[in-house]
Amino acid sequence: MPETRPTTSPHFDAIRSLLGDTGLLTDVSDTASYATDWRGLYQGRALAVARPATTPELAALVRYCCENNIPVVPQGGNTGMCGGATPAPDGTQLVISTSRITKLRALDRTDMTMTIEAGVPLKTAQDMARDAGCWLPLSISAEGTAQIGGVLSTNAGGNNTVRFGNARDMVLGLEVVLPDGQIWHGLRRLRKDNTGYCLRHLFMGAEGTLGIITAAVLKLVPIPRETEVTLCALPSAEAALDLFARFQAEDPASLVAFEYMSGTGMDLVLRYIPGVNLPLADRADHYALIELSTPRARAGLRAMLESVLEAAFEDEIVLDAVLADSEAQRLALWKIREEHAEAQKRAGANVKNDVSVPVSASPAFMAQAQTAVEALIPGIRVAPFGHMGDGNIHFNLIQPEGADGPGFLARAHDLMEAVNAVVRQFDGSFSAEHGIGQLKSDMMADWRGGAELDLMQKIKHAIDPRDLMNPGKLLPPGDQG
Ligand code: FAD
Ligand code: 2HG
Ligand code: ZN
Repeated sequence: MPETRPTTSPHFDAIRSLLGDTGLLTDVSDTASYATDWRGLYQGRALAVARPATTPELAALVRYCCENNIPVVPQGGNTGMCGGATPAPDGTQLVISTSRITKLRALDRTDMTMTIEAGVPLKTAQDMARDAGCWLPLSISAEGTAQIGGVLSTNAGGNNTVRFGNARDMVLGLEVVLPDGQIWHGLRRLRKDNTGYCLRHLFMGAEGTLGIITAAVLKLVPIPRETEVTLCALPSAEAALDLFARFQAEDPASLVAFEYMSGTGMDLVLRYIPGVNLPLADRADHYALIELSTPRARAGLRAMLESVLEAAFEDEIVLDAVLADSEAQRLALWKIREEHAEAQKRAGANVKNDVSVPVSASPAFMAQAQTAVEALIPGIRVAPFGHMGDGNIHFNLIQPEGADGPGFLARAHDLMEAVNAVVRQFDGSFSAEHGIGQLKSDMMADWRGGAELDLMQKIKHAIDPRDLMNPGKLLPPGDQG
């Protein structure tokens, strides 16, 4: 149950004098949504929620917090999957929301960059780029809500990684408020800049433990002139990998997204998301959603797509396929994929495994992991899906139909261990794109121990010696700062 007692603190007047009355939320009815996560896994309690409107305001606030020993939790759209933006339950941590820091500071079509503030939702940033005749190709299903600062702090991946890389690959410069309130003015829009340690990359993937990103320079690319999307029904996960390799061999520059969906995952979308229908004749056990695009005019993408699919039909690696003939159809096909997270949430208690393996190992990984979890819980619903083109599978597990949800979640640790044991066999990672947060911090010592964790702890201590910046996240418990 969320705590309903109003919070009081001698610091509130001082914070209001820095941010104005609208810059601070103290009533629990106003702060409650900032104190829990999208998955409903964590219930915290915020001291209050501060909402600065500019970088100088945010810097003054962080300086005040540092001087007064107030731990802070940066928060963007609060769509994170690992509890990284949720404050601790003890009511001592101040949530700092970036949602009022929302300016587009510059967009340059020759440099192909946009300089944008942290609180802009990713979808809004994409629209701003498009309005200027450019494309920001970073895309995740939560893009309507997730904000630039959160997306960069988690180094989000998403649907277009296979072509454009992860969030960090699209960043040329950053502006960051450091734990003592200093501002690092690193908003350079240079394509070459070899001047020592590459500081911006420290803050991406740091999940708010080293500072608060307030603005970024993002790389843009030309708007595609041709786009093709197809949804294919497949006989096996191996067939999906084969199909991926065929598109890569044909024209890697045009392969923008290659997403895998299991039959079980698809069934849940069709069952729980109103208005979604399967646009293929028959149900299958495996599907792929593929997007091709190119900035070249008259590139003949449709002909290429049809010829790859035709050969794949003949070789029996594709059972059926539908091609989008309009933007509306393209969006409808993507909706099927993007609603997977929501459908699985509605299906009952679920355990997520956001893992990666080498692309070539993804079918074998899925088969072995399925055997491992079914041995633990007969009847468990195994619904893997995700970014197969970059080896990131969301190996998600849903409680058996009609089973007891809390009882299923009590086995979460065992299930994650079983999946991770298989991930390890393939030299994979226990966190591909969602990060660590508080969900996986206790796994860090095991997976990133020795020199790697030692370096991370030294970096944390050097930048945030008093452990005031998102304490309790990312690093193993007891090892902060
Ligand atoms: P929040 O949840 O607010 O915060 C996430 C972390 O970043 C926290 O540790 C927080 O403290 C820190 N943080 C936030 N803002 C800042 C800042 N300005 N400076 C420093 N630290 C900050 N993720 C993917 O990678 N790929 C996907 O395809 C994807 N799809 C999703 C689909 C759905 C339906 C949902 C709910 C989530 C999905 N996610 C995905 C996870 C999530 O959207 C991403 O992690 C996203 O990057 C988080 O952005 P946010 O603004 O919501 O951050
Ligand atoms: C996606 O790819 C997100 O849709 C969410 O990363 C994954 O729900 C999940 O586990
Ligand atoms: Zn994903």
